[in-house]
Amino acid sequence: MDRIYITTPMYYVNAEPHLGHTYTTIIADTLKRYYRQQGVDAFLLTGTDEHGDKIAQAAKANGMSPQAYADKISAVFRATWDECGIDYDHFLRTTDDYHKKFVQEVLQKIYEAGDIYFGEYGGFYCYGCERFYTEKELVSGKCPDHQTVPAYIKEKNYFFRMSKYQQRLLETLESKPDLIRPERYRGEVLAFLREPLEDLSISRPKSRLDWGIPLPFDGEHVTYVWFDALLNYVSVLKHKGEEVFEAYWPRANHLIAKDILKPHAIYWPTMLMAAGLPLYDHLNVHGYWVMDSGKMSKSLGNVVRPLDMKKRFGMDAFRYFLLREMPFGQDANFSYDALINRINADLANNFGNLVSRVLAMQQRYFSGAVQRLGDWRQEDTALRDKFAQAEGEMKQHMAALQFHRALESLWGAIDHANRYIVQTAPFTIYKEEAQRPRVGEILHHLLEAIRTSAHLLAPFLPDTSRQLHTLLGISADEVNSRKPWGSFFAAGHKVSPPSVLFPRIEPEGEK
Ligand code: ME8
Repeated sequence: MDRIYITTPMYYVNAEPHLGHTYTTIIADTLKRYYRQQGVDAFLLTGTDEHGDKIAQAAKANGMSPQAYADKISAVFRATWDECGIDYDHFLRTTDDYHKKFVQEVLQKIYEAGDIYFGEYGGFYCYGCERFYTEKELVSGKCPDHQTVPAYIKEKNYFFRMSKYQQRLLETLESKPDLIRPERYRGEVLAFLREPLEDLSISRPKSRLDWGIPLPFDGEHVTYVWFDALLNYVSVLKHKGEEVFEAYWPRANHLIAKDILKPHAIYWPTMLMAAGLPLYDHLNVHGYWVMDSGKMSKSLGNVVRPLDMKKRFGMDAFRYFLLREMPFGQDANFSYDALINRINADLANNFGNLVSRVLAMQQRYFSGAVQRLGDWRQEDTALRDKFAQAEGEMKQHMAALQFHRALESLWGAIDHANRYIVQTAPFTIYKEEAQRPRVGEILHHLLEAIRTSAHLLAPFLPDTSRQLHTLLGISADEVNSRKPWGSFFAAGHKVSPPSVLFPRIEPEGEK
């Protein structure tokens, strides 16, 4: 059986879930649902990253112990994903015992193999990123991501011989062009690897930071948070048993934004090499959501919280916007205007109207009973073919993680269905008694268009798809039926009267 292992980053518990975390988690969920629908066994991992300076500092600022603080925020992440209907298979916390144990086992193994040594290091440390920067990487002396001046830290640490694996990583990237995608991020990593790679400091002295996993070979040091967190992708599978590990590793598709490209594209593969494990299948890197071209921040009061979005717009409408608006790999702008326009235009008007017109006519003309199909006319075949074409295109776009293009293709078919109504004019020809059987046929084809949409939409808008199946009177065990167009509905099968799928949104002065 085909399998895929999909992961989100383990989110830091120093902030509550916002738009950015939600986007990555939603695309992960969409991919999982999509692969499942294709008959692929998919496992989705998400969770929280809880050790390190950043969390210790946030806990302190909140007057809590790091553990109590991590417990609290991690629970918020989990509850949020539950509320959002994210179909994850496992929620990992880097403070889980099995994870800590695995990190120590890997450290011990790499240490014994001679790839970890003790040395002194001085460098510019950004707490926001939890990593050292070289002078060259800083922009006007500041961290390019956080725009803060990093602290200069000099201390004795353990180092991972990352440099030893530079050549092998470079060769792997050259021989596997889709290991890191889209291409621009692969290009960035290749450029980086053409410069000498430094070894990675992987410990912090306990005297400075004790919120971390102790090194198994030196109790005076704790593990650097990235060396700890990255191993989550494997620790969970090992925890579930050797067969689970064998089944899903290395079929990993990691999903991240560009902020954490370096740890995932350089630290992680070299760590896997040193641990004697095969590399992941793909590292999939998306861009940033920006707010009217600025950064989302608490102090600016423009943080987008997923549960607020669910309440105000509905989860599926919010999902639709995120998936439709961002071309995977590029930055996208979040604005309430754009969100409301898309919901009103694509969901309420275009798709919502199609469904309600068809169900209303079916009700009014035939009391909801599906009519028999006669001979197909050219426009009927064209409608069916348009949906088949959309499905084919969606497959290609999903393989390239182009969610927005997949939805665009489907909406092309939905537009076509709306035009089919105008072209065939069932509401006009119904007036002639002799034309009534044809009206029944037209509506039958339109119900097929809605049934096909419900199927193709399921990974993207799962609640809407369920609602559509209910309206169409399709039972749970029939939802995945791929019976050909025209042979699903028996004559006399009852569909429901319309109900509003996507209410029109009136702006309320959001910015
Ligand atoms: O980096 N636009 O956690 P984190 C798009 N703990 N995506 C965004 C975003 C934005 N504006 N802001 C955040 C960490 N994200 C580490 C990961 S993994 C072993 C350890 C999303 O809480 C995006 O997925 O800072 C990004 O990579 C991630 O949140 C960073 O989450």
